[in-house]
Amino acid sequence: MATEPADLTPALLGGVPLFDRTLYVGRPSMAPEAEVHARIQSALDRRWLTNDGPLVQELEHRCAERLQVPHCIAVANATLGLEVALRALGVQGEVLLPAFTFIGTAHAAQWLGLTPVFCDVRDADHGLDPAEVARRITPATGAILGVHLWGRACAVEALEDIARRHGIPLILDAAHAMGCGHAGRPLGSRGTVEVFSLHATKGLNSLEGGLVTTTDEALAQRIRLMRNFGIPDEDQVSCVGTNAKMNEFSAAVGLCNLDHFDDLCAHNHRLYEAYATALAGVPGLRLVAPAPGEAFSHHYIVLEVLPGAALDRDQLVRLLRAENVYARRYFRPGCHRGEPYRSRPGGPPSLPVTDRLSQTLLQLPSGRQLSPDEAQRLGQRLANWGRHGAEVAARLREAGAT
Ligand code: T4K
Repeated sequence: MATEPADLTPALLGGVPLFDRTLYVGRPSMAPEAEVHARIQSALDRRWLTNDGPLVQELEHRCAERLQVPHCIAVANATLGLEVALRALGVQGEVLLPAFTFIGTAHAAQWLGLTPVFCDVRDADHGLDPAEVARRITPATGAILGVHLWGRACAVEALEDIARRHGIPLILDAAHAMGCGHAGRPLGSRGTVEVFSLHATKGLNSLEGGLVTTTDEALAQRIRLMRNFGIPDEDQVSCVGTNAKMNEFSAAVGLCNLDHFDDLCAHNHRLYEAYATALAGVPGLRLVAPAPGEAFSHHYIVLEVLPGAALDRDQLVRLLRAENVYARRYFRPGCHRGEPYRSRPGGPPSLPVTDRLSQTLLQLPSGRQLSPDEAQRLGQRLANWGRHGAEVAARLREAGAT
């Protein structure tokens, strides 16, 4: 493959931007509008807009089938899904979870009055390190909360084993994991309960939304009840609950996008291959690969800027933004460095892998907004900066643009 010449002037230094429109990480990929309109119209025609409507039920059935799990409960978003799951399990005290995740994971526990205890993650999968969990577990630990970051399975077997030995639940934040698998099965039936996000920025989106999945029937019933104020029927209230219901418009969008989801994953796979080809062997840059043999959606395309690279992660993000590529720096800072956690007595714990990853990872655009050819051009531009990093860094310094 031809590489770009070294003297291509970055848009940050006055060159022509690589794209004439902005590419975003998190740009929703949508089913054809006519399909979305038709399903939304069907809900309008029925005048059944929320409260366990037929589209929500259809979404639950289809996702349960897809995820090969007996119970799938649609919720308004994954944050509420995590909160309802923690509450339905009666979790109290401390929750062990990774610091390298979206802040919503930690806030779900904190919001319930639980105490998030941050652990470091593993280099191998960016997921909760079981050795850290074993070190930090105490009689005050009420639950373990793992995260399948980027959709790569965290160390589920080891975490399930620790949870079982201590008699506590394992909740798995599967917000990124639709379309991803582990050990020959889709994620969704591991641990005590798993929680997916269907937010607009996710691979499968229902505008806002989430799915709680479990093999435990009694737990599924409690979650359904708590999703609807603890009301089983019009004559009773059985327990405290909240409003975590998904509405019919969200379910309509989710169902339409589900019809096209496998095609979207295939498209994202082609984007990943195009980026990977362009970036192969480039010094200082490494595309994060899926675990060999595991199903993967490639919704998150993650680039690691290795120590010693001439251009650091933040410089690359600035260069990319001038090219109209709105790369993101998920997850920066680590949760332990966000409020209210960093102001806790003793300050943030030392979590070296989390701190390094939060300073060295960036995410590249995926989804229908760009073609594999465009991903290849973007990969080549990054490769050019990787190969000629020292020159570009010197030019940025001269221009006062560091
Ligand atoms: N656990 C994990 C591991 C998570 O990553 C998340 C959510 C959760 C739990 C909680 O799930 P939910 O309760 O949300 O279901 C975004 C999302 O809001 C959040 O859902 C997601 N993770 C997180 C990774 O990304 P921000 O603060 O980055 O959002 P924002 O507004 O900056 O949007 C991101 C990018 O997406 C923008 O650059 C533009 C683009 N975008 C966004 C929206 C909403 C669009 O192009 N169109 C849109 O409609 O959090």
